[in-house]
Amino acid sequence: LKLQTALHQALVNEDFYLVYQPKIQLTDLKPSGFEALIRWCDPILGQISPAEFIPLAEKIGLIWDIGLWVLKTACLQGVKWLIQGKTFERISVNVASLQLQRNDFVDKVRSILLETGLPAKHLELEVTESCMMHDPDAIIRDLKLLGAMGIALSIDDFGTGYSSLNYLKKLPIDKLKIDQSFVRDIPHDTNNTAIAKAVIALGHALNLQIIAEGVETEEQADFLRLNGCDLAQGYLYSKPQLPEELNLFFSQNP
Ligand code: G
Ligand code: G
Ligand code: MN
Ligand code: NA
Repeated sequence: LKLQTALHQALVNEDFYLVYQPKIQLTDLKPSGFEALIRWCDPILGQISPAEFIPLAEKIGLIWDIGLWVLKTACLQGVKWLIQGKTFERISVNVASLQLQRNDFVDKVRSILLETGLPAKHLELEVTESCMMHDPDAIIRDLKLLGAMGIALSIDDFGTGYSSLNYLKKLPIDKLKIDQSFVRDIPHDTNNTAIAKAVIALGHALNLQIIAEGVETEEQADFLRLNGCDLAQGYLYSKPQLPEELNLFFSQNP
């Protein structure tokens, strides 16, 4: 209950901030974009992990407002970078399934793009497979609308949730993110190695780009590159960092 009260306060007091983790093209090691990740530093409780407070926010209905704050803040950061001459392909923002279930989500995204001035071609949304658990037809319709605006869509944590290959075929998405649980210990863990290869093959057969997350070693990166994985994200390249710490990771630095 204490955490719940603090979470409400955090939104009012703006105790949230975003960190950004670079995504790297495996073929040439050029930077591609950033994933925005929320952080919360409570004045009394200290740093609290999103793994803890995002599920709570979903439970108590705060995820909608927090999600809009994240989207708006990431878009404003993107515009700031562009104005500074720091170019990047896209900023990706995580979207909780509960956000997508609201029928005003697409309108909200559109108005945040307008309000902040970020061109849609610089935005990507990361959704999870679980978004398909309620009213998949409505979700597919909304994802198509977002895609038509020029926003890229990726499936986050691919393979850990409610996957149905039937939905994968229908979803208007651009990328699959191989969950970090499958990247761990490749190429030594034979099961994960097989899964990673299979996801890359499946994704490419469906014309999707593949990004691996949680890449921590050169060995993992080499394996992924050799097997055709397009992009990688992980501590090998960079931790999620504050905007001003990311100068190495723009396609073009001023
Ligand atoms: O950044 P970190 O590894 O601590 O994130 C832990 C979890 O919180 C991950 O599952 C991540 O997807 C989730 N998360 C981080 N930022 C956001 C956000 O802005 N929105 C949502 N919905 N989830 C987030
Ligand atoms: O669920 P999602 O994929 O959005 O969450 C990404 C989470 O993974 C973030 O909390 C981020 O801090 C964390 N992360 C990013 N890179 C690495 C990595 O190389 N190793 C580990 N263990 N975690 C990572
Ligand atoms: Mn993500
Ligand atoms: Na993940």
